[in-house]
Amino acid sequence: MVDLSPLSKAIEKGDRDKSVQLTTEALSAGTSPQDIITHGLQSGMGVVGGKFSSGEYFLPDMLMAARAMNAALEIVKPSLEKTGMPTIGKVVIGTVEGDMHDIGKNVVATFLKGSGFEVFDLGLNVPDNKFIDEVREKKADILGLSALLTTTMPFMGRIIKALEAAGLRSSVKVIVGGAPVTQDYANYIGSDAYAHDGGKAITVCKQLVGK
Ligand code: B1M
Repeated sequence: MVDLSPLSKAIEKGDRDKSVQLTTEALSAGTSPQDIITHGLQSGMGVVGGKFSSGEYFLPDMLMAARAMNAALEIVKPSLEKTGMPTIGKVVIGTVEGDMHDIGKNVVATFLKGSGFEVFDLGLNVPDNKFIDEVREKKADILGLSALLTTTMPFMGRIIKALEAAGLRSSVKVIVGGAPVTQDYANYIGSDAYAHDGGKAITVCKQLVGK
C-alpha cells in the first residue's frame, strides 16, 4: 500500500491542491478508496480535531482542512459509487438541524451507495420535518442521522419521536452516528442501530435490511 501519511499531513495543513494530487496518485497506484479515506483523509482530520481542542488550531484551520478533505473525497467518490450492483435498500440520510458537519455523513453516504443502497442525501442542518417527509415520500428502509456536536445529538432522539408521531416508526429502521455518539446513546434514544464509522455503517445497514 502507498504511504498515506503525506496525504494525512496535507489534510492536516489544509492544503487542498496537495490533498487532491496525493489522492489521485494513491488511486492510480491501486490503493483502495476505503484505505484512502480511512488512513489518509480521516486520520488527518483526527489530528485537526485534536489541534483545535488544544488551542493550536482555530476555526479557519478547520475550514481549510474541511475544504481539502471535501475536494479529495470528490476524487474517490466515483470509484466507490460505480458498482453496478442491484439496489438492496433505500436510505434517507442527513446531518441534523443546527449541525454544519457533513464530511463524515458524506463518507457514510458514499460507502452505502458503493454497497448497493439507493441513497437520498438531504445534506446538513436538516430540519426534523424534512427527514420525516423524505422517509414517507421515498418509502425509505433506513433513516441515517449524523451529529457531530454534543449540542445537536439530542435532535436525533427528537426525530425518532417525530417518526413515531407520524406513524412511520415501524416502517423504517434508524441508524445514528457521528463522533460524540455511542452505542449506549443510540440505545437511550431508541435508535435501531449505531455505527462508529463508514465501514461499520455498511455492515449494520445490510443487517437492517436482512442482507
Ligand atoms: Co467542528 N467541531 N465545529 N467544524 N469539527 C468538531 C466536531 C469538534 C469535536 C472539534 C473539537 O473541539 N475537537 C467540536 C465539537 C465539540 C463538541 O460538541 N463536544 C467542534 C466544534 C466545537 C465546532 C464549532 C462549534 C466551532 C466554533 O464555531 N467555535 C462549529 C460548529 C458549527 C455547527 O455545526 N453549528 C464547528 C465548525 C466546523 C467546520 C464548519 C469548520 C468544519 C466542518 C466542515 C464540514 O463538515 N463541512 C469542522 C470540522 C472539520 C471539525 C472536525 C475537526 C472534523 C470533523 C470531520 O469532518 N471528521 C471535528 C473534530 C473531530 O471530529 N475530531 C470538529 C472527519 C470525518 C470523516 O469523521 O465526522 O467523525 P466524522 O465521521 C465518521 C464517524 O463519526 C461516522 O462515520 C464517519 C466516517 O467514518 N459517522 C457516522 C458520522 N456520521 C455517521 C452517521 C451514521 C453512521 C456513522 O449513520 C447514519
